[in-house]
Amino acid sequence: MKNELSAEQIAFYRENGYLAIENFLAPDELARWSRVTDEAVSLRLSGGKEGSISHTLNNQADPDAFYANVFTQCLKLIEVHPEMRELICDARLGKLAATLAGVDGMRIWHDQALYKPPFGNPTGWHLDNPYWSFFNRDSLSLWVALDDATLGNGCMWYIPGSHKTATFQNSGIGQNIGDLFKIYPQWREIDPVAVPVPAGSAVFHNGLLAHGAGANMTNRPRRAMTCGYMPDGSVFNGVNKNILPDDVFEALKPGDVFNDDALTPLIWHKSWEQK
Ligand SMILES: O=C(O)CCC(=O)C(=O)O
Ligand SMILES: [Fe+2]
Repeated sequence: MKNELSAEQIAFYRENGYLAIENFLAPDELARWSRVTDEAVSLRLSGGKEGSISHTLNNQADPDAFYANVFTQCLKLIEVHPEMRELICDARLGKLAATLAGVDGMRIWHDQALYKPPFGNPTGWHLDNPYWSFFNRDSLSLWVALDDATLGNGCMWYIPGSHKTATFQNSGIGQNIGDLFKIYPQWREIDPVAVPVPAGSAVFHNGLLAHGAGANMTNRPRRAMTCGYMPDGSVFNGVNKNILPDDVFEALKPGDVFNDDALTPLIWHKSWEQK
């Protein structure tokens, strides 16, 4: 894993709101991420004890729905596969995310596999952080390509710099991929950037950066494993349930700090390096 960041990479991330790291994983690491993600997705979709199927943790309840064909979305795979927990809770990933964001510690909000199927629908333009149960301008996502991500199969696209002017208003990932630009018409003037990357590459993006992905015009899946990160110290926004269990959501009050390591694992903190 390429876990060193140059000053130029950090500056690029802060200015543009994203950073691609090509060939982030070594070939043997990519093979493991790919195998473990396939296994965990199968468990999540199959339900039963290990899969603990729930409509909030995968989006395949109605396989003919538009959204089900944007991608097969399987959340919280660290709960169904011990090896996935090892991969996602890697302190090196937490340090990378914290360093890009410029914060002291990083927690997992949720991981998710996003497999765009053959001939899959495009991923409409959206922001990530407004979906989550905390609002934080330093939140971010990691997107790891398990297959080559190309212009033809739905690589990521970004509106560079949009994280600077985003509020927490969002549009859903719906059939009209440009709905977000009704909320932020000023972003229509910024040229979108496509980020095709070979399998094993990683892209980080700010939780308020406008992003989307094209349709998959090919007959093979475009698989990605991703993770949303929450800066340590973030608080409940009182707005979104998102992945919170019912009892947790009902007990929380706006302003409560998310500091439960079982729900939101702390995977890196600056203080750990000074021990
Ligand atoms: O994989 C995709 O098509 C979209 C990914 C995305 O929106 C994300 O990782 O936040
Ligand atoms: Fe997203």
